[in-house]
Amino acid sequence: MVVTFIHTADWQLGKPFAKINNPENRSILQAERIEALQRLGALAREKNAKFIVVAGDLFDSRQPTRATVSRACTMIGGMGVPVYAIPGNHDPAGPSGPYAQDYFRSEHERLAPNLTILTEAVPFVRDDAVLLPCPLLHQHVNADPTEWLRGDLDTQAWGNKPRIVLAHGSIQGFGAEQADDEDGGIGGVPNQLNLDRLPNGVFDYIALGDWHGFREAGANGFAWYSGTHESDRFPRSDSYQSGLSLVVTAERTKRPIVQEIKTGASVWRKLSVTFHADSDVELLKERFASLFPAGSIKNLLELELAGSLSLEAGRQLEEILSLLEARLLRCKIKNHTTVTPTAEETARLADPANNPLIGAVAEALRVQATLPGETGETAQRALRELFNMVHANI
Ligand SMILES: [Mn+2]
Repeated sequence: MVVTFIHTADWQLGKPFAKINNPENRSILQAERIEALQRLGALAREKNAKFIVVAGDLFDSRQPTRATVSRACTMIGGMGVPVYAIPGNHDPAGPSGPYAQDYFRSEHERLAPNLTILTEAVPFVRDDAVLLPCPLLHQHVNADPTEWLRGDLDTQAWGNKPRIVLAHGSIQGFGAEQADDEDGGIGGVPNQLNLDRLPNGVFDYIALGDWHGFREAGANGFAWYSGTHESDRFPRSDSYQSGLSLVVTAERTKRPIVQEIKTGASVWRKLSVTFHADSDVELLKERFASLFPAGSIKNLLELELAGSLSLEAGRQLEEILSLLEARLLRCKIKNHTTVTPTAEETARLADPANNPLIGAVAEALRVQATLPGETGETAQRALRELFNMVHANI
């Protein structure tokens, strides 16, 4: 028996994106997480998927707002296929979790009858597959949520139906990367899955959630993290991919076929530039232009700058950064650039045609700017300001 389904996880609907200061930009990203569900539903129909599994963290918090609950149920209801979700660390099962809320229960019933929340570690048997959920009952779970799958299972009754495990947590070897949130908060939680201890040959696909990028867990081709359906963080390595959903074809005892398809719209990029010469500021413009697809406005950039620039080039850099600020939903800047006046610039500030006070201040700042720590940094900033001021008057 063969079945094709969609594996997704970590929708984290209602995620606040608190690091984004501009509320307009924040709401664009929040809306995108919901709208991406439409693309997910379309993918399921296009691929003739029999169902969708959400491997945890459908909601971002234990108490999603009513608006988030209503939107989620509306979008799921429109997907046109059954959707099965397990509670994760952000949205655990149990009385304090979102699935116990009266409001969720009534909206679920009214708007998303195709949604099943698998809150218990018991097999869910369909005509075409067996789902083996490993829900999180609490945010922090010390026991391995997949432990029950090592015990006695009535596998005889399942015949040749593909067996699909749903679990949420981290596997060994993730190291410091495992923290699941840029915003801190709930990241770095134990919820360790010991997939190595699962019996061999008993399960045909392991649908994992918690890691927000797409990656295989282990190397035998059976266990995968889908990553989040819509990107929500800057990449931490060159191989990091997110905003994908997986089309999985599973068959009893066969290696599953896994195809990753883009469902996300926001583009999160990282760029590091070290300035060796003033002309490198122009290069930054070029590299920036090639980072994002044409016509896309849902762009975010983590920009790390280092090196040294003259005052004039520093001024140009500031102009570019303020442009990026406006063009991007978020520009997270780590600017370690040192701005030091060239001999010509110092002479210009000390030009007798200027107010003599400017020359005196510039000279004092130039000396202070070479000092380490905050004094030096403040003097550098003051020097730039002074230069910009004089520049504006020329
Ligand atoms: Mn999680």
